[in-house]
Amino acid sequence: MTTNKKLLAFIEEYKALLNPDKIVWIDGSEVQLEELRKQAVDEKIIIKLNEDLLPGCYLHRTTQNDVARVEGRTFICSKNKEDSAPINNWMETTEAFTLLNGLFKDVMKGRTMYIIPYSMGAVGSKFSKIGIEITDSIYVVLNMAIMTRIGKSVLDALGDGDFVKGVHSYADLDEEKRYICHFPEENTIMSINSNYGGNVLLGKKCFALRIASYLGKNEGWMAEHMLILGIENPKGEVKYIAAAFPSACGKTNLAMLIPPEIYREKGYKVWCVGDDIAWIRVGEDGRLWAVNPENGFFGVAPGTNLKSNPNALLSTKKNTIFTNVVHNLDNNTVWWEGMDKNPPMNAIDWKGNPWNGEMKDADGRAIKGAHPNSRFTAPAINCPCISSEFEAPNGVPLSAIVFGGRRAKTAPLVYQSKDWNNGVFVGSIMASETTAAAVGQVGVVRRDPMAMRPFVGYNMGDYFNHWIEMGKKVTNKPKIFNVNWFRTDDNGNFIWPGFGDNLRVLEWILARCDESIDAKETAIGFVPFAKDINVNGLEDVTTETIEDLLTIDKEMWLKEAEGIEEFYGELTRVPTELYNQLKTLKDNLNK
Ligand code: GTP
Ligand code: SPV
Ligand code: MN
Repeated sequence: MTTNKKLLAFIEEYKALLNPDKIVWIDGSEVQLEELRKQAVDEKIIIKLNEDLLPGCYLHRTTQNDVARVEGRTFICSKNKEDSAPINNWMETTEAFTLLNGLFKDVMKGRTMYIIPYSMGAVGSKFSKIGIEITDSIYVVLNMAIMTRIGKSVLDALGDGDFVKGVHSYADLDEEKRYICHFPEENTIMSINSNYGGNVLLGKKCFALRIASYLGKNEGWMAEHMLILGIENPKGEVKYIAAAFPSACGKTNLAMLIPPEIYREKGYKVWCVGDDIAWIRVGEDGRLWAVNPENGFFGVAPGTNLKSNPNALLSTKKNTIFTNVVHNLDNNTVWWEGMDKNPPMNAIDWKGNPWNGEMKDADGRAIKGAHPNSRFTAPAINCPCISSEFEAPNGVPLSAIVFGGRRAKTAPLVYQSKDWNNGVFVGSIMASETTAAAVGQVGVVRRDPMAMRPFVGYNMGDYFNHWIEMGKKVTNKPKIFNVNWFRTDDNGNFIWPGFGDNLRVLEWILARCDESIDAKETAIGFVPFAKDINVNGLEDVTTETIEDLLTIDKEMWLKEAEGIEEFYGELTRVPTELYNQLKTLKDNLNK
């Protein structure tokens, strides 16, 4: 398959360590993939779903201890501690290799070692990067085949070039021995004892964010946890926005939104370029250009329905792998909470137990059939609103960068930063309630700068500094905003309708980018005049509601400023520019 000496040496090295019975190179052909699907069905790794209703679709259930990313067991390894720590878990490079080589020894005995050549970005594009993932998991192979471009064409594009080394084994799925280790200085990822999503599809968070953010810092570009969408106005002009929200905070939903009826009637359209990751470079025109390096969506299933996100739902109607959702035995399809109001009555839950939609716990609450972090892996080309620029080698030019978190109070519906450095500050102070996308307590507010807390492959202060440095190179800067779709009323209900109606806020954002609309200056930045958020066609939202969503509570923000200072204090190498921004914020609040 290849004559790349470094690649052959890498394979030999790990063949000796892992000791597999058999080696299979993934060539990317449909014939080979179909054989692997059949084998996986025979081995009960996946279940073939109803071919008429869900052609080419499969269901997979993970073990119960392996349902999300494990941040506590995810490490950035480097020679010097401070180059990775303090936000990341750190391990010294040699120590980590010793530990992992011990765990990986002979781990593939009796198993097949699959070698997946994959490209992040269109094959052969000068901005794309290539990885090789060694794995013993067919589930990983089949998911990587959807999420990335794989196979022989990737090896051809690689030639004698360099690649990111990835080694994965599900081993015994022992959570005590689960490690997701990154070696940015060695271009290497090692993952063991998991078989779930972000822990094992090494092209995604491990490479496209953690390793790539490190490469980007050294090479002068950025790898960000951002969706990319295009908004086409009635004149047919398309403007692009990239938005960073933490895991399970609405990227997939925003990336594919369906405009509200009053916008559709006028001719507005939304095009999805990416739903999770953006690689961003400075173009020759001095603007920022963004590429989605992925080839599919690994989306949150619960809550996805024909009303909230029809484009996502339609993306899952063929050639999709579902993980940890409900198996409807009546018609051999899938279901999850929030899909519709007709849960199946004869089904198997994500744990593999008999389940029906009427089951209640001791407190009378419905027992969930799908795991809250259950997911679909769907090809991007399935998406009805996939952008014509999805494969564009240079990506799309950004008019705006949007940050956002899940905050019940404090953060207003939207505000605009004053300039680039202030925008970097706004990103750096992001906070959000934790979700089921990572193992741990859900609903706790934590700082999640740029939605990258779990994904920066080096020191967080250095990462902030990289943002500031990038600003100096971008002569034609996108404007930077912050949004919050998740403010709640006193009963805990979301005030803002969200989903498709978020376009109403994006419209204001684009108007600000054009400088075609005024805004109100506040201590934290520019907020809209309530009348400038279009509420036509909304039932329960009036201009007063918007007024309420835009309030900036001084006391809360003074507390927030304290929280920010505390957070900065936990970091090292925070640029002075950001401390200056914090001082300005406090001064503004105390005015
Ligand atoms: P990752 O794939 O983990 O990175 O998540 P994501 O950021 O793509 O989040 P996703 O779009 O899958 O949404 C996660 C959850 O947030 C789902 O349960 C959605 O229903 C919910 N959600 C998304 N957008 C909105 C919104 O505008 N308002 C409200 N209230 N909920 C939303
Ligand atoms: C996230 O958690 O941000 C995801 C899912 O997109 S995972 O691939 O598991 O990281
Ligand atoms: Mn994500």
